[in-house]
Amino acid sequence: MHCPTILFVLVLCGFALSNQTCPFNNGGNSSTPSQPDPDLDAKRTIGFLGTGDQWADVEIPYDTNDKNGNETKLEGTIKQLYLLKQQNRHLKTLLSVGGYTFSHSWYLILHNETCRSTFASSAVTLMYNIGLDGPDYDYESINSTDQAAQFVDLLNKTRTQLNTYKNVTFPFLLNFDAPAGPSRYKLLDIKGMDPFLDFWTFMAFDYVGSWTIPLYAGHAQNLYCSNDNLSTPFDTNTSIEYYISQGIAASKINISNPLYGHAFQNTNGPRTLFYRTRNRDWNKTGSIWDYKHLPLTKNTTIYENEDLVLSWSYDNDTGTMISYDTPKIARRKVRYVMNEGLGGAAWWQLVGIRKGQIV
Ligand SMILES: *[C@@H]1O[C@H](CO)[C@@H](O)[C@H](O)[C@H]1NC(C)=O
Ligand SMILES: *[C@@H]1O[C@H](CO)[C@@H](O)[C@H](O)[C@H]1NC(C)=O
Ligand SMILES: *[C@@H]1O[C@H](CO)[C@@H](O)[C@H](O)[C@H]1NC(C)=O
Ligand SMILES: *[C@@H]1O[C@H](CO)[C@@H](O)[C@H](O)[C@H]1NC(C)=O
Ligand SMILES: *[C@@H]1O[C@H](CO)[C@@H](O)[C@H](O)[C@H]1NC(C)=O
Ligand SMILES: *[C@@H]1O[C@H](CO)[C@@H](O)[C@H](O)[C@H]1NC(C)=O
Ligand SMILES: *[C@@H]1O[C@H](CO)[C@@H](O)[C@H](O)[C@H]1NC(C)=O
Ligand SMILES: *[C@@H]1O[C@H](CO)[C@@H](O)[C@H](O)[C@H]1NC(C)=O
Ligand SMILES: *[C@@H]1O[C@H](CO)[C@@H](O)[C@H](O)[C@H]1NC(C)=O
Ligand SMILES: *[C@@H]1O[C@H](CO)[C@@H](O)[C@H](O)[C@H]1NC(C)=O
Ligand SMILES: CC(=O)N[C@H]1CO[C@H](CO)[C@@H](O)[C@@H]1O
Ligand SMILES: CC(=O)N[C@H]1CO[C@H](CO)[C@@H](O)[C@@H]1O
Repeated sequence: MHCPTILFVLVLCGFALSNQTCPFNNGGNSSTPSQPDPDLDAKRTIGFLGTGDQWADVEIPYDTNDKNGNETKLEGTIKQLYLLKQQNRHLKTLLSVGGYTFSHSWYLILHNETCRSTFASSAVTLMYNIGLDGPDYDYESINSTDQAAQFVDLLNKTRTQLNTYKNVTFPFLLNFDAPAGPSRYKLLDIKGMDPFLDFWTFMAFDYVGSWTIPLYAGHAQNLYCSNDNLSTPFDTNTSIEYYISQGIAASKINISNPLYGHAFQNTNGPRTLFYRTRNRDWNKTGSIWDYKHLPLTKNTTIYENEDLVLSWSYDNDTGTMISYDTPKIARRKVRYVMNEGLGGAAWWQLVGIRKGQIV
């Protein structure tokens, strides 16, 4: 058996810094937001992505093309990141590996010890060779306690590899993208993982979407828990409190937020049935609209619930509900991060906003 090499590479930049923005998105086109809103002066992360089929290959082409269909070389972007880091000495960049689509590759890597070792050393070598600050693992589907133990071992091996770089002045960072579903996070060996991690990035989005069964329109990123489990089956606060209850320092937890909305069509709004549609910005999954396209029509009414900290739009002409964060709701989430003493917040992803638009 060969260790799988299919990997999804996502570089996160801007962690652990204030008032910094990163001029990248996943379309290969730059976009630099203007000065941040002082109310949102929390730590920021802005990401972009590409794919790789050869782990050791630095010249990984992006899987997303620009408007002319041109491919952008990762090398070019990495170079730009490097230049940006020279100007902003606090900027940290991470090499992210994984993602929902690649869950099966994770399974193959994790269940074989040789593969775990190879993986840890190749991830760290690549990260070092392209001048980034550390690896970031995104595996959202740990499905057994055996696999949870294997994951701890992978983090251990990765940290050991990172520690071999004694010549590096600033310590490397190791991040884990933490799942939001209780059925997933309750399987994690959180206490076992924590000593090897610098921070945890909690994915506070996609709670419901076009895949939801039964087909009730609902809220995909509400902060607090409501009694209505038809429209709000999950919430951020309950999950964050769970991670903290396992002994993780609040300051090591970041919250990742969406710059997009989930649409439910042919519905009367939250708690009511909807029918699936194929209209969307993103091709692969669900009915997803970038923030910059919202609200979709002038006749849309926007609702904000400040108790549960959620917002959505509803267009009565087309019967479309979209669950997304308005600026007011995003600010409330930043306040939550500050009040709870969490590490910071991230927004996924920069391509979702217009040039100059404040997140
Ligand atoms: C683990 O992977 C290595 C390298 O591909 C292979 O030689 C070995 O047979 C595998 N072990 C098991 C138990 O599958
Ligand atoms: C990048 O975006 C700017 C502003 O939207 C646009 O003028 C420019 O043509 C784009 N560049 C490419 C290569 O698409
Ligand atoms: C961030 O920017 C705001 C407004 O420009 C400023 O008040 C604040 O001091 C800045 N914070 C840091 C850490 O530079
Ligand atoms: C976990 O997922 C893998 C494939 O991704 C599967 O082979 C395995 O049986 C699953 N284990 C459990 C306990 O569901
Ligand atoms: C990490 O791995 C080393 C070497 O295999 C082992 O001695 C140590 O016990 C591991 N640490 C944890 C916390 O599992
Ligand atoms: C730093 O250490 C690593 C691992 O030991 C080594 O591969 C690399 O060449 C060293 N870099 C420098 C600049 O000495
Ligand atoms: C919603 O809550 C009701 C009452 O507590 C419970 O009976 C039902 O199973 C829950 N439904 C879901 C999908 O969790
Ligand atoms: C946040 O979650 C904790 C733990 O579940 C709970 O005790 C607390 O009441 C929640 N806060 C709100 C405002 O719902
Ligand atoms: C907006 O809604 C009103 C009342 O439902 C309707 O008369 C009007 O045609 C709608 N406008 C558009 C642009 O859809
Ligand atoms: C949508 O429009 C219909 C007819 O005008 C009205 O009865 C209904 O209350 C409206 N629904 C919402 C959610 O505004
Ligand atoms: C910026 C860039 O490389 N643009 C190229 C994109 O592809 C078209 C068609 O192949 C070329 O004409 C452009 O020069
Ligand atoms: C295969 C496919 O559906 N491609 C579509 C992805 O989305 C873009 C932008 O909406 C379309 O132009 C493509 O046709």
